[in-house]
Amino acid sequence: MSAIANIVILTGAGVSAESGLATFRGPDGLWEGHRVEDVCTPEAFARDAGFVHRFYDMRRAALETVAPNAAHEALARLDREWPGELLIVTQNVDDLHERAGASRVLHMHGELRSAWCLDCDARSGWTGPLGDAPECPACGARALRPDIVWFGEIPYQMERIEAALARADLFVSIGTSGAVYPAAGFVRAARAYGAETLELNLEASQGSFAFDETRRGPASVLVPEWVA
Ligand code: BJW
Repeated sequence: MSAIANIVILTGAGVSAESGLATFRGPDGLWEGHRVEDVCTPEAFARDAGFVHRFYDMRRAALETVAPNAAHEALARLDREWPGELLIVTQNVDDLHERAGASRVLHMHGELRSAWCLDCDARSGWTGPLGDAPECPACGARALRPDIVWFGEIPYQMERIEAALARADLFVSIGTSGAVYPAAGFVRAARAYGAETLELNLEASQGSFAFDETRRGPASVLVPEWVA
């Protein structure tokens, strides 16, 4: 990677799969028979906030039981040692990149451990269950929602991501199906800006054809090999 100074890494659920967190579109990518597209929307929350809170309470509880895997650890090592610009743009709402020690991480779809008050707009760190009608620690209103970007909402920090893609010499996509936009479009943007593009994924994804190079296998093997 001698000619490469600036790297953007996009991660998806596949990077956390070997830690024990279910992916969205795999065989166990369902929750009590509901598709993610039916739970992760503002409409679903407006219809039945308790139902959506229970889904995220379960996800938050699962987070307590898992640990970063070799893929998170290799990326954290790269983050610590890479002298150029590097940004890990994760679609994941878990905190496994951070727990592995990475600091240049951007959560474009929000974070499980954060709650957002629709009344006072405050964000609060959240570890336990939110319950059916949680109270905002800042203002007391029962108006908290998970701090998660749902379908139809604009992902966080898009301008910063665009700027990083424009400067990238290398764009690497790891463990994501390429089914959800705008993240699925980053590979084309990076190529248009002149970056080399590499996909590391268990199997062919919807977006594989758009990459210069693709490697197939588990992230816990491919990522340490790539970083080495
Ligand atoms: C392994 C592995 C191992 C397994 N090792 N690999 C029609 C066309 C185009 C777009 C749209 C459309 N209709 C609607 C839209 C827009 C919509 C969209 O894309 N919908 C699609 C379903 C078509 N997008 C949105 O609404 C987004 N907002 C938006 O577009 O706003 C407009 C706008 C944008 C920008 C600027 C201005 C305006 C918001 C999307 C929000 C997504 N939210 C979710 C849920 C919340 C998070 C949560 O609860 O956790 O985010 S959906 C869900 O999918 C989650 C994920 O982050 C996201 C991506 O999933 P991911 O990570 O790719 O997981 P999987 O399961 O799909 O794939 C796992 C992959 O890993 C697989 O490939 C496996 O092979 C692999 N794998 N084990 C390596 N060990």
